[in-house]
Amino acid sequence: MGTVVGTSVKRKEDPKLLTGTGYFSDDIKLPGMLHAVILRSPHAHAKIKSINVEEAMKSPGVVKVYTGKDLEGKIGRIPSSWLVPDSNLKEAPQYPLAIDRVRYVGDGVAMLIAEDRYAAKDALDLIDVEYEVLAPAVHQKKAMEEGAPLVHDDVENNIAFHWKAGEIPEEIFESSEVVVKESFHVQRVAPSPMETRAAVGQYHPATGELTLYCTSQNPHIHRMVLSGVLGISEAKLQIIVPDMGGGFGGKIGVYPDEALVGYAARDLQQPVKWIEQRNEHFMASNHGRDEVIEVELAGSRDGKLTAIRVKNTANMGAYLSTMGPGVPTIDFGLMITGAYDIPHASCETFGVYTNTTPTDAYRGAGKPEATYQIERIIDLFAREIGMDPLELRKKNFAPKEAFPYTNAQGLIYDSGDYEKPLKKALEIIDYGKLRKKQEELRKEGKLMGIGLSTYVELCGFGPSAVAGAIGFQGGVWENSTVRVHPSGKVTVFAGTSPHGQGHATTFGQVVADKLGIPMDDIEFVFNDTKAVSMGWGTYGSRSTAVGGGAVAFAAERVVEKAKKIAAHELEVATDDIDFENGVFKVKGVPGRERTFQEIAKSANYAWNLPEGMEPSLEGQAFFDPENFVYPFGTHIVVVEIDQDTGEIELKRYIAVDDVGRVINPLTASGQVHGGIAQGVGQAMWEGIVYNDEGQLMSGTFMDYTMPKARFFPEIENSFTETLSPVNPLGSKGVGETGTTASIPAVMNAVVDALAPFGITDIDMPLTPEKVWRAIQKGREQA
Ligand code: MCN
Repeated sequence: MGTVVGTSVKRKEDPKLLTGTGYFSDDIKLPGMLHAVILRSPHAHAKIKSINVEEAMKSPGVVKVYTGKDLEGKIGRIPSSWLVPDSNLKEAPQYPLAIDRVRYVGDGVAMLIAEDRYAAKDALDLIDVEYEVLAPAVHQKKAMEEGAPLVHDDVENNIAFHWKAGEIPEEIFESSEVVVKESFHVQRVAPSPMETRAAVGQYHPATGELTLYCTSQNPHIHRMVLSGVLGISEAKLQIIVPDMGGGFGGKIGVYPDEALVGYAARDLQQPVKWIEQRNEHFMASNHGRDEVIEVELAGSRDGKLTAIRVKNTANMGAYLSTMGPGVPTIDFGLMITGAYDIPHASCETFGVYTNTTPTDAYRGAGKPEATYQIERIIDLFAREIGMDPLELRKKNFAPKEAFPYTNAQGLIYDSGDYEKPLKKALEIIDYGKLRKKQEELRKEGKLMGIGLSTYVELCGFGPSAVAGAIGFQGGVWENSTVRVHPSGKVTVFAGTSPHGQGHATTFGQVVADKLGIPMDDIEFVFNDTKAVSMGWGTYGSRSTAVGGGAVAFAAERVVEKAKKIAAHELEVATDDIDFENGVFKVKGVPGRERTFQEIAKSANYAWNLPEGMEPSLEGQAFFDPENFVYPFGTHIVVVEIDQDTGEIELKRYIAVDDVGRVINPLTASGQVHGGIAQGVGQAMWEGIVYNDEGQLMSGTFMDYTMPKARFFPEIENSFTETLSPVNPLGSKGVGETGTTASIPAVMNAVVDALAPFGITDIDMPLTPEKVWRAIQKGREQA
């Protein structure tokens, strides 16, 4: 049996999902279960003058209606969990239901509970709320202006936080030969997982325990936060995440809704289920991005970059959500130099309250925005000095010899060799030939564009001491227990929270190699806070680097103990035992051996263990890595644009990513494909739109365009491998690389195609209308 790490094992998770036998939150049916629906504000900003629930209560099947006032003093506020230090952060209180004022379309006003979902929906319309509509603050720049409506009365100019990192002496810009400036809006998008959010609460009166089944990317964080909100011991609150249809960052947050369901189940002493509807998801689940990024890049005419100064004005929505404040500050502001050795950098971020849905992490969380601004401005700089954007990138890459490399903002990139994936991508696409073809096409009046993105991103969150220093209210280590049963079959408990990434497959490969047993002998337990002692969840592409590290160490501990038992039984010293492919062998004595299964039995029966050894065979590890990991790579996009319609056709997409050791090329490629789909979606189609009254204009899939498979060419993806020194697998994250890299790659390609019209920038998403208008304007000005 050879090694399985590094091979394309098919996903163990798929058969049940493909045969419809998965078990999702909405599949849960408990005896006596009630159904909850939430009345949401139709106004962006309004005072609640009165709420009359009398008629609703008379409606058949209705059991209870809760309003914000009913819950005052009985349930805590929903806290933000990333309190970025030195940012004058003003966390306005968010109560599970609005008490006297609603602050965005979708803000919860009342929760109604009935015997079935239909009765609940019908009765919801009978709740009579009298509002006094107030002027809203919608766009972040306007919300900061003097006299703008205040979202929270005591937060001046709606500034939730103001954060700075790095200082650049003004002379550097004044004395630079070239300074290129641009302002980019990385528009607001909706994570849109296939499954919306859900929660089912079940209270156990005999023990005072509450079980909450819910959609979460981090069940232990949900347990920690909700135990505070609900005033229940963590030891009595069990969070179980059933199968989950994706999260993409949108299910990191601990929302009011889960707290309300838990509260109601305990209060009514009956199970309560709440399933978010799709239009509700658009209003009430956190959005991503919405950052206005002003960039200045300085350097010499021969292409040496010297300084980058960035101002980011981030729309935080009406409240600071769980990870919200960290996204446009730490995640973004420390990565603004990207893969380039730019000696001076500074970033200033304003987080602004507005009367819109709160924003939080969405695939990449801050890194796509950081990558967007650097990869776009570098193209503009290249154009300004008349250099090929490829050459400018190469000239400024952090050199291979400099790793571990400290960027201008003080982050230490663990390992890197940026030329390696670039070289491979250029070979695949035959860059020189393509540029020639572009010239020829231009002569024929055809618009073809080539876009590059040579990104690096930060992921694999750990170590915990750094998390503390940057204000994250928790740790970022991981935990795993590898339990060997008497038969030699294994159960692995892990603190990560897979919801599409395939951890059972990938971690299974790691354990199979470590223990020398077939993958089919290994089962996994995730997503149950009672079964798994602790874990910090799945986001920031951390599960392989950190969770996989914990799994590897736990398995090694099993082998360590098993070796001692084998040595004892074979009457030799432990050092004389070799462990290979699941067999413990005495060195140099063929045939004197014990199988893994024999030792599993010995350990569990405990008839004859070494003196003083405790019975059983189980390894547990807590892994807190010494650093983040920094995957990198090159994406190249080729587009053609129809100048009569403004329609863009993606002709080719090349992705060469370096994510350290690839555990499973099949699943890792799946991640790259999915990530690219979401990044290209942002560049070309997706966008949450509010009008000036704060009404959500894109609240259904009729108005919000999701990418479809037929919009894409075959994605040509491959990997190079530069190992990370900070975890035992040498792996980095791949979950977000596609999104991070693809947004600027597409935009650079489109702007490159439109260069003959003098166009240097267009706002995303690149709708045909926008592109057509830009072409018309370019023609007029020519
Ligand atoms: N992998 C690998 N080799 C590596 C790294 C990863 O083979 N060196 C593979 C493994 O199969 C692993 C998977 O890629 O299970 C993802 O690993 P990793 O990059 O560590 O990311 P996480 O498991 O921590 O997942 C989080 C990441 C994020 S942040 C978002 S957002 C996202 C994503 O993953 N959301 C997803 N991918 C998603 N995929 C699905 N189907 N659904 C989501 O909601």
